[in-house]
Amino acid sequence: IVDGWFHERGVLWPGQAMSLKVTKVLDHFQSDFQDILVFESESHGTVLVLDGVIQVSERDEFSYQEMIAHIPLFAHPNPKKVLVIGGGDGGVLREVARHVGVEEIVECEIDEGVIIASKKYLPTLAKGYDDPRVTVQIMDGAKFLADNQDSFDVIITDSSDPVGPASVLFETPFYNSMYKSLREGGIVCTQGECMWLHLDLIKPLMDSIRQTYSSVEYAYTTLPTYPSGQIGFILATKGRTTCKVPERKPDETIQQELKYYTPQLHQAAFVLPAFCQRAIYGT
Ligand code: AAT
Repeated sequence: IVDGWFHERGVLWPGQAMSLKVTKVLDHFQSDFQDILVFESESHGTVLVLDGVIQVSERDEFSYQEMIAHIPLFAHPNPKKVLVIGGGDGGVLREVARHVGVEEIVECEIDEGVIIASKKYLPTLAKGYDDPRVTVQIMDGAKFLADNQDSFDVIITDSSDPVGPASVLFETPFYNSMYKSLREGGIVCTQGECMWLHLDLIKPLMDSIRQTYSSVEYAYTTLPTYPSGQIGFILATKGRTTCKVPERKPDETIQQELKYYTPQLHQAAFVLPAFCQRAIYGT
């Protein structure tokens, strides 16, 4: 924080930075895994930062949490058992909990410090923990999956960037473990980084998992507080041809509560700009 402004600098977006005006630092401490900063911003509400990287702002978090959760969940006809890896803020849990047919939600977050900070400063996200179907494991997501060959319908990896504790979550062995832990017809949806910055990371990762998964696709959303204002998701399945078409739709009450996801946007999220389409699919 310099002169009352937070600048988000990072090795994954060299030469650029997102800046937010800070009105108050709410908390700043070191957990066992990372540096945790929570501040109140002038324009984007409360902001959670891990190792200098913005994880959520109250103003735009719904874009990311709704899309990473509802694309795989609505692409699945009947998801009952859901695993969330990362997502310590609870925002993804809040979205998964909207699906009444889901019976069990397991979350595996490496850093309890993120959960504690979110419960204290981001209650509209952390309310996801209040759902009785949720159980929490505090451990590395890669280790959890290597030890527990369970059977999930949907696995959502809401992970930070591949620098620090999340780097294992961007490697092929982790995708192989997720595949083994999926039921037939199951879907994986992972934080898939930015098309403006990271095609050289996205493309090889998608290519490497195509040998294992039945389908591998990239969808995206937009939000001001992630680098370059865009972030994608890698959607991969066991025994499906695509996640592009929703199998179910939110009922009217739920649609009224959502601020970003619609069935139309679900399909639109897979339509890529020409440079990105060419880089990822070669056509
Ligand atoms: N809901 C949007 C916020 C995130 S949070 C990502 C979470 O992943 C953090 O709470 C972090 O502690 C957790 N995490 C990191 N590594 C692991 C791991 N190996 N196992 C389990 N959890 C992990 C996403 C922000 C995206 C930022 C884009 N620039």
